[in-house]
Amino acid sequence: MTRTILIGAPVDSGQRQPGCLMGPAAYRVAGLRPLLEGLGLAVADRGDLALPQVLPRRHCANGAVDQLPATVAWTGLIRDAVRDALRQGGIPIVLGGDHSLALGSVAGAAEDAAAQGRPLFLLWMDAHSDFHTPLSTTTGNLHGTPVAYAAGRPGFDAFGPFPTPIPAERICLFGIRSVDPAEHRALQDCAIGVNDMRVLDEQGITAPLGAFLDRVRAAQGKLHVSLDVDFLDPSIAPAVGTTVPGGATFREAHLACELIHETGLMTSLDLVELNPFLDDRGRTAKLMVDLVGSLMGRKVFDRPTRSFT
Ligand code: 4U7
Ligand code: MN
Ligand code: MN
Ligand code: MN
Repeated sequence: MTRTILIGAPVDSGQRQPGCLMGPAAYRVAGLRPLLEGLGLAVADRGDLALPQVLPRRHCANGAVDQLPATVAWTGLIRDAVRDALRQGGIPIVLGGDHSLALGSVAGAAEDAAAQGRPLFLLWMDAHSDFHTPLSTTTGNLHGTPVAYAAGRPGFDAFGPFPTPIPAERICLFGIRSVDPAEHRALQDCAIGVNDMRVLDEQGITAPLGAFLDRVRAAQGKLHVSLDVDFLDPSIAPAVGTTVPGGATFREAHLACELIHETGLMTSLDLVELNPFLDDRGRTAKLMVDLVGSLMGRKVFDRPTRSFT
């Protein structure tokens, strides 16, 4: 029986708009647990992680960087919680919290994959590329940095080295439409797959996503999926601090989640950037829970597991 392990991560230190710390509660209120149980999955809810009262001092050469000590502390807590959940044979679902939590969750998935001798792949569903380093960020908001950390870019000294950096060819950005100049230059110099909205407009969801998932399967890889609320169009998902127009529609998002489920490849998941304070009668929280339903196997009509090639 597939076991999901819910890890509440009320992280609010990666950006400056308060509210993401209410995310884990909103997912629970929106019915995440009964949804998963209704799909026949076992669910263990580990409750919410919490920061210690006293945080170690941390320094960064870029004075713009905001709340570094808190984000470093969260990173360690979340890394260990995700690694332990995977070690126990569950699928961790990290309930965010802003996207800086992925500094920890992807590190935990990487530690587990290395221990099992399997390659880790990263699917980043987001409006943004989150490829800044603490040295290149101009806003100082560390939620814009986790892909760079996972890829092993320099500048993350305060966090300690990323366990086993993920080779660029195993990282897929999906749905992006906001890339800062420094991120753009760095992405052009590496082999990270950039499926921006232009690609999805022209090719749809199935071909580009399927090509990536086929590579995960061929390598017998593990797959971490990081789902940022702003992947979705703000007209259907208003509860996020960094809205960008032109995002995925309701059906595009569900189709992506259904395809991921049908491959059976996803081994860990983040739900990030939900800010319930900005929501409209819980609709964004409910939509995110609904998408988890598609990721975990809810479907209108049963089809066999598929391959894209
Ligand atoms: B999110 C931004 F400048 N690039 O660095 C930055 F546009 O986790 C946004 O994807 C980062 O929501 C967004 O602050 C981070 C900005
Ligand atoms: Mn993000
Ligand atoms: Mn984003
Ligand atoms: Mn954001």
